[in-house]
Amino acid sequence: MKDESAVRARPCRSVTVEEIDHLHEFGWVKLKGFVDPDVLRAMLDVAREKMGDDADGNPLSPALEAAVAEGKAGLSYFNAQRSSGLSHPVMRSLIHDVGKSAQRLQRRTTADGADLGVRYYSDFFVPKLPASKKSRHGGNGPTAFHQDFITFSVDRSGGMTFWFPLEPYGPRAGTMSFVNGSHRAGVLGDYTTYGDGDALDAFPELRALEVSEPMTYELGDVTVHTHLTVHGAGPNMMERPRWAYLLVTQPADVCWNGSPCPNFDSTAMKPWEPFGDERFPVIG
Ligand SMILES: O=C(O)CCC(=O)C(=O)O
Repeated sequence: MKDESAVRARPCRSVTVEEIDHLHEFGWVKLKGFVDPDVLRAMLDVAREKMGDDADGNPLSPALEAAVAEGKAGLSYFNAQRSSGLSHPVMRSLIHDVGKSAQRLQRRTTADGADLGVRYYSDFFVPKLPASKKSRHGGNGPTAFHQDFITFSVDRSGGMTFWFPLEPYGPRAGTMSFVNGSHRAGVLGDYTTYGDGDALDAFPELRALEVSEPMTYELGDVTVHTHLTVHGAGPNMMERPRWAYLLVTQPADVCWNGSPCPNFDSTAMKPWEPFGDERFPVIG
């Protein structure tokens, strides 16, 4: 029988040197069997409680409510719901354990040669709703190829997203694909500037790069991509939600670049100010 308190304290395995090298070579890495499946099952229960079994029952955000009132659709990628993982015992423990691996994956050092720390930035449940059904939130289309960096309003690269499917999924669910090596292409703007196209239309030179197959995940597998890596996903062709959770990390020395950002309340912050420990704790 599993020791539940040990699983809670150490829900993840450590990353390997090969996995760290893969992230830096391709801009993404799949970590097979990274998380204890029981932790993911517990997180799926939390997600269903917040969002309903159809993943569309959570309240509309004020921004989405305003958009809907103007006849505009919500983001097609997913129905994003803050998960507030730091205030939940199972997710808090996961976030801190991921921090240890994130510190090694990040591959930044301090002046005295130690690994630079990693800061928590945000975490969300991101179910993709079935393409075959109408939804209140939108979130039932494909994830257009895009880069995350500029959207996060930070002053330096080094951030990463850990993408956790909460059930086993293959391409029919709308799983992640990555443009190999695109993390070396520089900053490619915000996804909202691409009109009806995507990053591959706005930067056609990216088409010379290989695109990974859409991932197949067993329960416990996760992918990690850097915030400079172009990525996307197909629509969810299942008749049920594709449940996923994402955890966003930043290097410990990251500062706000002063640009408005829907991910955090910046009213008490000054441009170029470091992210404070209370809301954005160092986790590794
Ligand atoms: O869940 C998805 O379909 C897309 C996720 C994504 O764009 C991201 O993690 O940056």
